[in-house]
Amino acid sequence: MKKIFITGALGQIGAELVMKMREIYGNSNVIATDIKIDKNHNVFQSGPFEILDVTDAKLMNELVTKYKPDTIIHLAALLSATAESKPLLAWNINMGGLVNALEVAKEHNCKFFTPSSIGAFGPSTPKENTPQDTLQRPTTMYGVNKVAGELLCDYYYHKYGVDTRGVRFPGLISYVALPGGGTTDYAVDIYYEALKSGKYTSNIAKGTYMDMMYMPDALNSIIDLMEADSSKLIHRNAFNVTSMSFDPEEIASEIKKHIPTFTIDYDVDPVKQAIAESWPNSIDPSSAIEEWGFKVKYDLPKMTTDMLQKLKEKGI
Ligand code: AKB
Repeated sequence: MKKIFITGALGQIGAELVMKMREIYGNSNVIATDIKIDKNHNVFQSGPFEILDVTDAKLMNELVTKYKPDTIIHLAALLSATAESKPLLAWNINMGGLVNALEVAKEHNCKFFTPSSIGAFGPSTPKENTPQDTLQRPTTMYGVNKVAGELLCDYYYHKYGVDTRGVRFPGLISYVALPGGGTTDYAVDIYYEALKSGKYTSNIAKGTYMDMMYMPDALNSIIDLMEADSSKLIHRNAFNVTSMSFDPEEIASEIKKHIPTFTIDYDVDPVKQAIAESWPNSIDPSSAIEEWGFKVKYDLPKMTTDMLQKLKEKGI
């Protein structure tokens, strides 16, 4: 990768991926785009930034013609809980944006990455150690978008030779940018509340296990997959990746090791809970390990130590 065009650059993944890629590939070689502008944001200040609504195919094509990237990282999307409350909007943004980005990648001969999710699985998927290749019959609009997106990326690879790659991300935890509208968001909010008020009310019930990953590992996984030798990839869209699986009680007891007075209680959100219950408890990343050397540095204890320290440094 030498010149990279990123959509959704001010989102949870984008805000950190842009900065990391600018460090590696050079500030002017990473073009950040988002539907909104934030002139105080380091993503805006450190390199090229353009406003782009990903449903605007014409503008996307004009910007890619202008900057001539060799890689497109398409991140702009609505997350699971928002998608469930606005399913038609989610279809239009998640699928409309993706097909526009794939068309531009095809026309301009770009490598392509877009994230899938554990949301691409459903209640009939094996729940424990979910295999790479398995039943995918999700019951959420987000899941429908993710499965259709995986298939669409494979289609562009087989039909047009576009070098499409992707991972099925679990819940991503970061101290930099907040997620918004996801089912796994509680696992980020809990750290902020632990420091602010010493207690947390979880909208996900105890005993509900979901896969999670710390953002530094997620960013490395995108870069490693995109740098991987194409001939080694048997799968493409998309690889299971994960670092840990926990329920609200387990993350709370890890936080208690640092803040002994911390307490958790529950006020379960029925929509988020139903989504969480339809997803796997833990997924098997062995294809990613075998085909491109996927690895992680952070487990729950290491992530918790780092999150609490970094949030304190931010003044939370
Ligand atoms: C969400 O909760 O919607 C996302 C995801 C797991 O894809 N974090």
